[in-house]
Amino acid sequence: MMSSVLESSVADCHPANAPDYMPVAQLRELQLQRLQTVVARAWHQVELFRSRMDERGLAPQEIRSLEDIGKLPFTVKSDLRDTYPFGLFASPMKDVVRLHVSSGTTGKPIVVAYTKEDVDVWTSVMVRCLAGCGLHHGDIVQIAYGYGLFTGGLGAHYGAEALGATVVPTSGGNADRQIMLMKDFGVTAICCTPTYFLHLIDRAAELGVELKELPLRVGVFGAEPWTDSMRRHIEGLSSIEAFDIYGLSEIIGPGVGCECRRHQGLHIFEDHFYPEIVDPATGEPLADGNEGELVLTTLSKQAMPMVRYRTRDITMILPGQCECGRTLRRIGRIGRRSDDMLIIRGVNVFPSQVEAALLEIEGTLPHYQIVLTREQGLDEMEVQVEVTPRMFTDKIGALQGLHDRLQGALDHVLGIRVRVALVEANTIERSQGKARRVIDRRTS
Ligand code: DLL
Repeated sequence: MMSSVLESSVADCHPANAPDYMPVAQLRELQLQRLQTVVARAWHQVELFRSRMDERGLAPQEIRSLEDIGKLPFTVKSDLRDTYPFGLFASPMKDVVRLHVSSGTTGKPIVVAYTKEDVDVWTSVMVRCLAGCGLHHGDIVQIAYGYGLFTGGLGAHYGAEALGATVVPTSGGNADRQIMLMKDFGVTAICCTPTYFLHLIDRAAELGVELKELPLRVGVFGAEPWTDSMRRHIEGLSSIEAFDIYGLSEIIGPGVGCECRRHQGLHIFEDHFYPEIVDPATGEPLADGNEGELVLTTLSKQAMPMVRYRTRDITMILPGQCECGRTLRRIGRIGRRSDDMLIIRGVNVFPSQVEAALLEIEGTLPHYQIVLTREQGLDEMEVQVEVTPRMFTDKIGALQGLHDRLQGALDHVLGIRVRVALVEANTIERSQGKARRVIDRRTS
């Protein structure tokens, strides 16, 4: 059996990973050249983009350096909705080989398009993600991200196949069958949302399947925020090394960025996606190391180029280079979005603050839900938290003690009084994909 150090260096030497190590000057030159091409393409082919450039009196030839990217107009999610379904396409439909749809919470869904070359780029970045997580030819990879209009399943699928792995395309749902196949096929890696994997951990325990005894050694988790405490929880209950993978439909799907084996931030595949961090309120660029909104520009997308897309995801570009030797810049883990902020009695609350507080307290499980109601005109927030079965069989005093500790921790981080409800294991609905953390029962 290969040692993990050797395994890591073999993965890092995977031919697909070569662009990860490109000298910085060469990478910047490539980025500029691609930026100029993508801006020209969007200007020629996309009405909305051309009119915004024209309003600013800006011509594509005026993008002469990477810093000039700041002159370009932003693109926002409502632009995709307003031009639904095909208004931002830069390729004729005959060249579009794939459409995906992301539904979001309100209004029309957004549609994204790919040419054959776009699918190839997507596959190549996914190969680089998976190879960077230590996967290679011979691995058996279970893809439990949803297949279909969601980009997770097919994105991971193409990447894993191109890497030379054996793919088990289970898609989401049917936990018992997922666990049976994982065990019977000797699956070595799984790609799914972190909350779905938590669900699989619980279900495996109920079925008497000891995950630690299976060959499963890598988990590639993303599509929703998760924390280092959740990583420790997952790694403690299985024998996997858990990696964070990031992406969004508007840019390509999964594969915009991914952790390497150092687990110190997510490398952005900068030869295809150009990252900036801006102040979410003013749109002004922020220097590395400052937290703000991630803005991404696609550098090679044909069917639907995105220029300065406001992701709403809050993170920072981490200063310095990763010890792994990749020259690709890294972003910090995404804990929250600028638009998932709840305002409760005038106080700003992020679900990620609740999660961070809960995970620090022993006796709770990482399953929780925030329920918002309005009572006599006032917003009320209840945090429902599952507790370990042992807590429920223990003396009532223990439960009260846990309740008080949680109440104290939440009061402290949130700065407002919320209700805490301890519930038995398995009472909060399990996610088949992205977890639904907030149930808003307020009527306006
Ligand atoms: O979730 C693509 C994806 C699939 C990424 C599988 C990773 C793995 P959308 O449905 O368009 O696409 O949702 C994109 O999900 O803007 C973030 O807010 C959130 N998100 C994605 N990955 C992460 C992550 C896919 N690793 C939105 N951490 C993004 C935190 C994430 N949030």
